[in-house]
Amino acid sequence: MKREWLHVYFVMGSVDCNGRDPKDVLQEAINGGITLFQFREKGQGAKVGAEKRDFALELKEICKRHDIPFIVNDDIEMAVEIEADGVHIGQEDDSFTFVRERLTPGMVIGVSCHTVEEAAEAVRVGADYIGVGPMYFTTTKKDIREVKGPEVIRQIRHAGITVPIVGIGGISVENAWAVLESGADGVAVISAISKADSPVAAAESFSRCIEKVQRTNG
Ligand code: 3NM
Repeated sequence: MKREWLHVYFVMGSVDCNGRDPKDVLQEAINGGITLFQFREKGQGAKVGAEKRDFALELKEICKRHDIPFIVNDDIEMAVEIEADGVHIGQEDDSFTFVRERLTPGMVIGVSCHTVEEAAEAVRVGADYIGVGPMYFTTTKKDIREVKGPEVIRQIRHAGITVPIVGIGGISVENAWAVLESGADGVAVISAISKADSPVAAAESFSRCIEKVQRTNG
Protein backbone atom coordinates (compact mmCIF):
# COMPACT_ATOMS: atom_id res chain seq x y z
CA MET A 1 0.00 0.00 0.00
CA LYS A 2 1.01 3.61 -0.41
CA ARG A 3 1.52 5.77 2.67
CA GLU A 4 -0.42 8.54 0.84
CA TRP A 5 -3.56 6.43 0.99
CA LEU A 6 -3.85 7.39 4.66
CA HIS A 7 -3.85 11.18 4.10
CA VAL A 8 -7.60 11.77 4.27
CA TYR A 9 -9.01 8.42 5.38
CA PHE A 10 -12.81 8.50 5.36
CA VAL A 11 -14.72 5.92 7.45
CA MET A 12 -18.50 5.57 7.13
CA GLY A 13 -21.57 3.35 7.28
CA SER A 14 -25.26 3.89 6.64
CA VAL A 15 -25.98 5.13 10.18
CA ASP A 16 -23.33 7.89 10.07
CA CYS A 17 -24.89 10.19 7.48
CA ASN A 18 -27.62 12.09 9.36
CA GLY A 19 -30.28 10.57 7.10
CA ARG A 20 -28.54 11.54 3.87
CA ASP A 21 -27.94 8.93 1.15
CA PRO A 22 -24.50 7.44 1.98
CA LYS A 23 -23.74 7.09 -1.74
CA ASP A 24 -24.10 10.87 -2.17
CA VAL A 25 -22.02 11.54 0.94
CA LEU A 26 -19.27 9.22 -0.34
CA GLN A 27 -19.33 10.81 -3.78
CA GLU A 28 -19.03 14.28 -2.26
CA ALA A 29 -16.19 13.16 0.01
CA ILE A 30 -14.38 11.77 -3.04
CA ASN A 31 -14.94 15.03 -4.92
CA GLY A 32 -13.39 16.81 -1.93
CA GLY A 33 -10.23 14.73 -2.06
CA ILE A 34 -10.43 11.77 0.34
CA THR A 35 -7.62 9.29 -0.30
CA LEU A 36 -9.16 6.06 1.04
CA PHE A 37 -12.56 4.79 2.14
CA GLN A 38 -13.28 2.34 4.98
CA PHE A 39 -16.70 0.67 4.97
CA ARG A 40 -17.72 0.42 8.63
CA GLU A 41 -21.34 -0.76 8.89
CA LYS A 42 -21.87 -0.73 12.66
CA GLY A 43 -24.18 0.59 15.36
CA GLN A 44 -27.91 0.67 15.90
CA GLY A 45 -29.84 0.16 12.64
CA ALA A 46 -26.80 -1.03 10.69
CA LYS A 47 -27.45 -3.30 7.73
CA VAL A 48 -26.63 -7.01 8.00
CA GLY A 49 -26.31 -10.02 5.70
CA ALA A 50 -27.06 -9.66 2.01
CA GLU A 51 -28.32 -6.10 2.46
CA LYS A 52 -24.99 -5.11 3.98
CA ARG A 53 -23.05 -6.82 1.21
CA ASP A 54 -25.10 -5.22 -1.58
CA PHE A 55 -24.69 -1.82 0.05
CA ALA A 56 -20.92 -2.40 0.36
CA LEU A 57 -20.76 -3.31 -3.32
CA GLU A 58 -22.54 -0.08 -4.31
CA LEU A 59 -20.05 2.01 -2.31
CA LYS A 60 -17.10 -0.03 -3.61
CA GLU A 61 -18.23 0.66 -7.17
CA ILE A 62 -18.19 4.41 -6.49
CA CYS A 63 -14.66 4.13 -5.04
CA LYS A 64 -13.47 2.04 -7.97
CA ARG A 65 -14.66 4.62 -10.49
CA HIS A 66 -12.39 7.16 -8.79
CA ASP A 67 -9.44 4.91 -7.92
CA ILE A 68 -10.06 5.21 -4.18
CA PRO A 69 -8.94 2.17 -2.14
CA PHE A 70 -11.85 0.38 -0.44
CA ILE A 71 -11.19 -1.17 2.99
CA VAL A 72 -13.70 -3.22 5.02
CA ASN A 73 -13.95 -2.96 8.80
CA ASP A 74 -13.83 -6.35 10.59
CA ASP A 75 -15.88 -8.47 8.17
CA ILE A 76 -13.11 -10.60 6.64
CA GLU A 77 -15.43 -12.98 4.82
CA MET A 78 -17.35 -10.18 3.10
CA ALA A 79 -14.13 -8.31 2.26
CA VAL A 80 -12.84 -11.36 0.36
CA GLU A 81 -16.20 -12.02 -1.27
CA ILE A 82 -16.56 -8.51 -2.67
CA GLU A 83 -12.82 -8.24 -3.51
CA ALA A 84 -12.10 -5.28 -1.28
CA ASP A 85 -8.59 -3.79 -1.26
CA GLY A 86 -8.14 -4.71 2.38
CA VAL A 87 -9.51 -4.97 5.91
CA HIS A 88 -9.17 -3.07 9.14
CA ILE A 89 -9.22 -5.03 12.41
CA GLY A 90 -9.19 -4.13 16.10
CA GLN A 91 -7.27 -5.62 19.01
CA GLU A 92 -10.41 -7.51 20.02
CA ASP A 93 -10.94 -9.07 16.60
CA ASP A 94 -9.52 -12.30 15.13
CA SER A 95 -5.78 -12.77 15.42
CA PHE A 96 -3.66 -11.24 12.68
CA THR A 97 -2.36 -14.58 11.37
CA PHE A 98 -5.89 -15.98 11.19
CA VAL A 99 -6.99 -12.94 9.17
CA ARG A 100 -3.95 -12.97 6.83
CA GLU A 101 -4.57 -16.64 6.03
CA ARG A 102 -8.11 -15.89 4.96
CA LEU A 103 -7.35 -12.90 2.74
CA THR A 104 -6.41 -12.90 -0.91
CA PRO A 105 -2.67 -12.18 -1.36
CA GLY A 106 -2.04 -8.47 -1.73
CA MET A 107 -4.94 -7.36 0.42
CA VAL A 108 -3.99 -4.69 2.96
CA ILE A 109 -4.43 -5.22 6.71
CA GLY A 110 -4.75 -2.28 9.08
CA VAL A 111 -4.77 -2.81 12.84
CA SER A 112 -6.11 -0.53 15.59
CA CYS A 113 -3.47 0.16 18.26
CA HIS A 114 -3.54 2.20 21.44
CA THR A 115 -0.03 1.86 22.86
CA VAL A 116 3.60 1.56 21.76
CA GLU A 117 3.49 -2.14 22.71
CA GLU A 118 0.46 -2.85 20.52
CA ALA A 119 2.04 -0.92 17.65
CA ALA A 120 5.30 -2.90 17.94
CA GLU A 121 3.36 -6.18 17.96
CA ALA A 122 1.28 -5.14 14.92
CA VAL A 123 4.49 -4.36 13.02
CA ARG A 124 6.06 -7.66 14.12
CA VAL A 125 3.18 -9.69 12.70
CA GLY A 126 3.15 -7.67 9.47
CA ALA A 127 0.41 -5.02 9.62
CA ASP A 128 0.48 -2.77 6.54
CA TYR A 129 -0.60 0.24 8.58
CA ILE A 130 -1.93 1.00 12.06
CA GLY A 131 -4.80 3.18 13.27
CA VAL A 132 -4.16 4.92 16.59
CA GLY A 133 -6.99 6.27 18.71
CA PRO A 134 -8.90 7.81 20.16
CA MET A 135 -7.04 11.05 19.53
CA TYR A 136 -9.90 13.05 21.05
CA PHE A 137 -13.22 12.32 22.69
CA THR A 138 -15.90 11.02 20.32
CA THR A 139 -19.43 9.72 20.62
CA THR A 140 -19.32 8.00 17.23
CA LYS A 141 -17.81 4.80 18.68
CA LYS A 142 -19.26 3.62 21.98
CA ASP A 143 -16.47 1.39 23.31
CA ILE A 144 -13.52 3.75 22.92
CA ARG A 145 -10.37 3.45 25.04
CA GLU A 146 -8.97 6.22 27.22
CA VAL A 147 -8.20 9.40 25.25
CA LYS A 148 -4.41 9.84 25.15
CA GLY A 149 -4.23 12.27 22.25
CA PRO A 150 -1.53 12.67 19.59
CA GLU A 151 1.12 11.99 22.29
CA VAL A 152 0.72 8.22 21.71
CA ILE A 153 1.69 8.64 18.06
CA ARG A 154 4.70 10.69 19.12
CA GLN A 155 5.74 7.87 21.49
CA ILE A 156 5.32 5.26 18.73
CA ARG A 157 7.54 7.29 16.38
CA HIS A 158 10.10 7.87 19.14
CA ALA A 159 10.26 4.10 19.59
CA GLY A 160 11.56 3.94 16.00
CA ILE A 161 8.37 2.52 14.50
CA THR A 162 8.05 3.74 10.90
CA VAL A 163 4.90 1.86 9.82
CA PRO A 164 2.25 4.07 8.15
CA ILE A 165 0.01 5.54 10.87
CA VAL A 166 -3.43 7.11 10.76
CA GLY A 167 -4.90 8.85 13.81
CA ILE A 168 -8.60 8.37 14.60
CA GLY A 169 -11.27 9.57 17.02
CA GLY A 170 -12.82 13.02 17.39
CA ILE A 171 -10.67 14.52 14.65
CA SER A 172 -11.88 17.81 13.18
CA VAL A 173 -10.40 20.29 10.74
CA GLU A 174 -9.34 22.34 13.80
CA ASN A 175 -7.34 19.61 15.57
CA ALA A 176 -6.12 17.57 12.56
CA TRP A 177 -2.82 19.45 12.35
CA ALA A 178 -1.85 18.34 15.90
CA VAL A 179 -2.36 14.69 14.88
CA LEU A 180 -0.25 15.16 11.74
CA GLU A 181 2.45 17.05 13.65
CA SER A 182 2.78 14.10 16.06
CA GLY A 183 3.98 11.86 13.23
CA ALA A 184 0.79 10.47 11.68
CA ASP A 185 0.64 10.06 7.91
CA GLY A 186 -3.00 11.02 7.88
CA VAL A 187 -6.28 11.44 9.70
CA ALA A 188 -9.21 9.00 9.79
CA VAL A 189 -12.59 10.64 10.28
CA ILE A 190 -16.22 9.67 10.37
CA SER A 191 -18.51 12.48 11.53
CA ALA A 192 -16.38 15.48 10.55
CA ILE A 193 -17.08 14.51 6.93
CA SER A 194 -20.19 12.27 7.04
CA LYS A 195 -22.22 14.70 9.14
CA ALA A 196 -20.81 17.93 7.70
CA ASP A 197 -23.24 20.31 6.00
CA SER A 198 -20.95 19.92 3.03
CA PRO A 199 -18.90 16.70 2.94
CA VAL A 200 -17.07 18.01 -0.12
CA ALA A 201 -15.98 21.19 1.70
CA ALA A 202 -14.99 19.18 4.80
CA ALA A 203 -12.87 16.76 2.76
CA GLU A 204 -11.25 19.71 0.96
CA SER A 205 -10.35 21.30 4.29
CA PHE A 206 -8.65 18.09 5.51
CA SER A 207 -6.75 17.85 2.19
CA ARG A 208 -5.52 21.42 2.56
CA CYS A 209 -4.47 20.72 6.14
CA ILE A 210 -2.32 17.75 5.02
CA GLU A 211 -0.75 19.81 2.24
CA LYS A 212 0.05 22.61 4.64
CA VAL A 213 1.70 20.33 7.22
CA GLN A 214 3.69 18.61 4.47
CA ARG A 215 4.91 21.96 3.11
CA THR A 216 5.90 23.09 6.61
CA ASN A 217 7.82 19.89 7.28
CA GLY A 218 9.54 20.16 3.90
N1 3NM B 1 -12.22 4.03 16.17
P1 3NM B 1 -15.34 10.29 14.61
S1 3NM B 1 -12.55 6.18 17.45
C1 3NM B 1 -14.05 4.04 14.49
O1 3NM B 1 -10.24 4.99 18.96
C2 3NM B 1 -13.30 4.64 15.59
O2 3NM B 1 -9.96 3.31 17.65
C3 3NM B 1 -11.71 4.74 17.18
O3 3NM B 1 -15.38 8.71 14.58
C4 3NM B 1 -10.56 4.31 18.00
O4 3NM B 1 -14.39 10.71 13.53
C5 3NM B 1 -13.63 5.87 16.19
O5 3NM B 1 -16.75 10.71 14.29
C6 3NM B 1 -14.74 6.79 15.80
O6 3NM B 1 -14.91 10.71 15.97
C7 3NM B 1 -14.28 7.91 14.92
